[in-house]
Amino acid sequence: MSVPTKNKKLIAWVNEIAAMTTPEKIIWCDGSTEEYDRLMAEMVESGMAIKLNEKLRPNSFAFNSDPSDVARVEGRTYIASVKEEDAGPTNNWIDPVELKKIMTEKYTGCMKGRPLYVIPFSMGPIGSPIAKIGIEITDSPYVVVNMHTMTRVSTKVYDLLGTDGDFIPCLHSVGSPLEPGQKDSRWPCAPIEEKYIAHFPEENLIWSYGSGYGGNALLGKKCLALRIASAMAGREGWMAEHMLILRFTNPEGKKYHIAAAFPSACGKTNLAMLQSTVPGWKVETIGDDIAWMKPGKDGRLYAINPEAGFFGVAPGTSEGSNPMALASCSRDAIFTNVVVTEDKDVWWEDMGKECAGGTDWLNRPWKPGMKDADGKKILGAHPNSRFTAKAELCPVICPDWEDPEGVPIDIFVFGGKRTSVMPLVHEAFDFEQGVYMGATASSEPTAAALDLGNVSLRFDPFAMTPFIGYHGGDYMQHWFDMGEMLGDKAPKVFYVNWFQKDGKRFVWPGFGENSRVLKWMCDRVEGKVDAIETPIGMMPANDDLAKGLDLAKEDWERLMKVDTVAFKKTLEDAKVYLAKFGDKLPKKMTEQLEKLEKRLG
Ligand code: SAT
Ligand code: MN
Repeated sequence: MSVPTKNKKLIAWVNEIAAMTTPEKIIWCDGSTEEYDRLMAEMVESGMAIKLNEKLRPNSFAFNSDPSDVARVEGRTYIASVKEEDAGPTNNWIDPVELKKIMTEKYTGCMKGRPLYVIPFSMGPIGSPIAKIGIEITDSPYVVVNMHTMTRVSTKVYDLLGTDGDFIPCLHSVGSPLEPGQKDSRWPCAPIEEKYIAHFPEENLIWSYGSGYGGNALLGKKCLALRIASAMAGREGWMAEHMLILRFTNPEGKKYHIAAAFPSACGKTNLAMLQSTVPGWKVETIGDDIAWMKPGKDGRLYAINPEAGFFGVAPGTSEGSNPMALASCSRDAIFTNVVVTEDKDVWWEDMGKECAGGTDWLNRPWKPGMKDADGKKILGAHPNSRFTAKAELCPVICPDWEDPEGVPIDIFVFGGKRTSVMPLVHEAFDFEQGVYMGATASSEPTAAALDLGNVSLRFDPFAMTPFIGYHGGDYMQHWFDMGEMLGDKAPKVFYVNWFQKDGKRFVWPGFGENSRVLKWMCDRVEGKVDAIETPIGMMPANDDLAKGLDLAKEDWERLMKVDTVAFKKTLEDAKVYLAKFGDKLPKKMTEQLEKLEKRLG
């Protein structure tokens, strides 16, 4: 196969890695449909992939992973900065020299019997001033096809690189060499204690070993677009955030752009594809997971979605909760660890339809309602089973989602899951308080904590805890610095909580009705609606945003209540949490804590 690039760094790197990993051959990928079809056919042939019913789910495939390889492995994920203090308290750190030594041993001969694929990809529209180029080397064809959907894989990337262009090298191996004649397993991977998901932020380098799972193996996503990119953004004055991006358009056609960060299980993908219930207002999706944002010439903050697809959690995705996500995987989709039904379609728990049975994620015959020896229900799909879908197939994808300049962000939203205390919505007095809100975003640990006013919270600053590629204190300082740089053009910041409960009942209807809250935010941007000042921020002055809902007066009051005693407890929890950032905790954060304490009285 001829080498499709003249880039010196790339050729040297591929040669170096091939010499270390000793693959059977090198395949330079081009991102074409032919390539996708060929790899899928090979994986169907080998038994790794299942071709789904062409009539029900055209051009779609299902995979089952090894039972041990179903999620990101935070305990095996490292930020190998030169100095330990640059990794900070939210990351595992190892000395980069030592880690490279350990991993080089693992990588030596690790691709024996397998092809080495070189994947040229762009995070963001190819050629966008905000986009970045990566090259992933992998020995997993599953990774290649998923990268096709999740990123822009193209020979244009080789062209753009020319002879001397720079790229982010992303090395991946499943860590399972094949001896001559040895039969491959369906999902090759290494045992957990041999997995390494390593980041070298000073070199913009990623080394991943031993896992085939999305977040560990599709290196454009969390590894590049969040961990490495956040470190680059911190150095260079832009932002790489774990945020959805949506456009909200009012009846007059005025467009607002909202970027929102939530910890997992708070409905981020659902919000990104929300079906508005506010007459005349429409949501369009730009991204569901990651936002890269840079100040534009006009001084506003412009955002792109660096990805090209959705890698969404399947269970719970239904016509009721997110019809747009379902439509996005109606064809050309990849499913991992779901049920393959008897008619060769897919099914998962809470899909909102019946399943007659099929094969579960462990490849066993399965019927709904089956119980194990202890009488526990056997799930058909793994709780972290995933769909990989093309963003362009989302019926509400924004026509400008690939605009290389990005979209100007008007509003930042943070949130978490609290069954009490945290009101439906409040607005920061200013950007600095907004940074405090992001830094103290938190959820209650479990549903079991229901209605206990004094449970300890699980903090997840900016929903970035496992993704900050440097010291979390420096990262918070960067947020303050960005606010200063943007000045009066900085987005307005809001905090939401859709999850207050009265016993078992959710007080706020949620889902599409959340558009009412988004509209209130847009009206605040325009200065169209009044708000009242409370100790925690600005809040709706009346119940207009709930008009027409079947919501009792007490429910509204509960949603709007600012319980200063409970808030003081939250503040104490926040202080304890923030203390772990030590003397890197920004002064401005301490100021915010003091100001809030004073306002709470
Ligand atoms: O598990 S992934 O990192 O691929 C996706 C996620 O965590 O949301
Ligand atoms: Mn995510």
